[in-house]
Amino acid sequence: MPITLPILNPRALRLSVGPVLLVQPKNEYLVGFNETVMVEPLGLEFLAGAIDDLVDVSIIDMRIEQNLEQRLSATQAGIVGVTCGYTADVPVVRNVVRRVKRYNPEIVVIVGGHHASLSPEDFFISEIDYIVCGEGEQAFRDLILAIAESNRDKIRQIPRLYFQENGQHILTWDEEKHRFHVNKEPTAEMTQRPRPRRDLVNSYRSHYYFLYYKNPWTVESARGCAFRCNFCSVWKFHRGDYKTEEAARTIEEIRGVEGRYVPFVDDLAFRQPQVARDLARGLIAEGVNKRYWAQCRASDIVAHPESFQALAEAGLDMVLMGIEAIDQETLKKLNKGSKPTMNIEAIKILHDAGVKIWGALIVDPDWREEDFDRLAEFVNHYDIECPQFTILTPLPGTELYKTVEGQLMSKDYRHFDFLHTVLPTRLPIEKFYERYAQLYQQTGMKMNGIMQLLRDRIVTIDDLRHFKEKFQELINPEIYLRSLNLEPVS
Ligand code: B12
Ligand code: SF4
Repeated sequence: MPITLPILNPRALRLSVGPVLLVQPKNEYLVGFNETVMVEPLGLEFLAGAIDDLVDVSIIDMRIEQNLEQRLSATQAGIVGVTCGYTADVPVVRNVVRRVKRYNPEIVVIVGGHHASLSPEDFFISEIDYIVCGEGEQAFRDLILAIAESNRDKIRQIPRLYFQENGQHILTWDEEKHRFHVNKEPTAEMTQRPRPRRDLVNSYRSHYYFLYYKNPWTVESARGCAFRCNFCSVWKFHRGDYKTEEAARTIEEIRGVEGRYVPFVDDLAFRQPQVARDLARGLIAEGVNKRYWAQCRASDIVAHPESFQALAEAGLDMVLMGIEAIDQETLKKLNKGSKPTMNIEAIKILHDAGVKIWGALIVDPDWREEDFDRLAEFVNHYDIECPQFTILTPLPGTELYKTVEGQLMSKDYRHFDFLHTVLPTRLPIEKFYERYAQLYQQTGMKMNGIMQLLRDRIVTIDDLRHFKEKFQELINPEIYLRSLNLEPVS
């Protein structure tokens, strides 16, 4: 459903609730994968777009600007919304909300985002007034309106919202059973959703990077996923739904962004072949000269190679493909719904079209040394330009978590960054991390096509140097081992 605009006097609201400050927290991750990518907080920009007719709204990206108190003072915020997308961010989000309440206990604090939705109980602390679960635009808008009216009944009508009463966090209400929709056509809800307020991060723009690409501008054309991988939190967050917007809106959005490198944040991009083809045709017809990164399924690539060839002609530069495992048995165990032969075929289709591959591959803590060897051989054999090795991590709220919870070695969320094992390893831990770090040394990042990008001035020599420096951290086993004994945090 498109966002509904209630008939109220916005000026009166501006006066009654005070400005809203949205916060992207900064996590000093234990290992530097985050150092290789840092993009705009698009979710917060969407939230801002959903409320900007009601209140003054601004964003602080604490990865770049740390003085929260100064911003609270400058904005005179009456409401602060904090995002928690990553499980590893839980301790920093708690720290941020405590700082807000210390600064002024009257400020209303709201938390939302991916992790907050899957594991809201991690935020049942007195400094958090509300927790919004799931997509935020409608709920956030309704909540601000209800707060402005001090209307407790209206708050209780908002679904999937936790509010505090007598020191307890209480759920408003939720559907008994969600009937999921995997849409085959674009939906009005997506096409008509509010525009993200990209201007609110203008002052941070020059700090964002994506691998060796500087100044990336992200876009979103789809939400959710049609698949049910057991380690994944995406379908849990979206309750099995999948929806896309019309290609025309995506083209308009892309035309409106300044950067030349445009990563799509969709978990499952270009799944609807007609939309994918319309997008490619539209971008070419309108002469939009940009490069794109997107996350796509091997099954979609194999089913509709012509869409991906068209997208490549329109500028598709790199595809993150969840290969996950190289053998059928593991793919089945993960409920991935793909086959090794399908992955190989998809790799070939993309390479033939000139598209680079960011191959997402899972390292199982139960591995023997030969499993590491096999994976490195696979990556080199199929010339995967940008391999990403993540350690199998049971995220709270996923199917996998339920099955292995009893085996967890660490429940310290700082270790849930996909670069540390929270499950016991078959190899001695030192050996495990040695082999893990070696994977990056054995495969590395391949710079195929880089000369063209340099010629097109999409990347510079300095960008490449910066990326190489950051990448060095990933290949040092000492860094992983050092983070095993952490000082406790609350
Ligand atoms: C794009 C993306 C990336 C990009 C850029 C991320 C970045 N931080 O710069 C790349 C590819 C680099 C990336 C990398 C990683 N990612 Co990532 N990524 C995403 C992805 C696909 C989209 C994020 C996004 O922009 N969504 C679109 C916006 C509109 O949605 P949103 O931010 O969720 O906001 C909405 C709601 O959540 C809500 N909301 C959000 N905040 C708030 C706040 C308030 C107050 C309210 C009311 C509502 C609210 O309202 C918004 C509008 O509806 C998500 C999956 C997903 N669908 O969210 C995974 C996801 C966040 N990533 C994930 C992971 C694990 C990683 C990696 C750690 C993987 C790895 N080791 O390689 C790295 C870490 C990088 C890092 N340190 O930042 C996981 C996080 C799981 C978890 N619980 O920790 C996710 C959920 C995907 C998954 N299941 O695997 N990622
Ligand atoms: S891993 Fe990818 S395909 Fe599987 S459920 Fe998650 S988003 Fe969907």
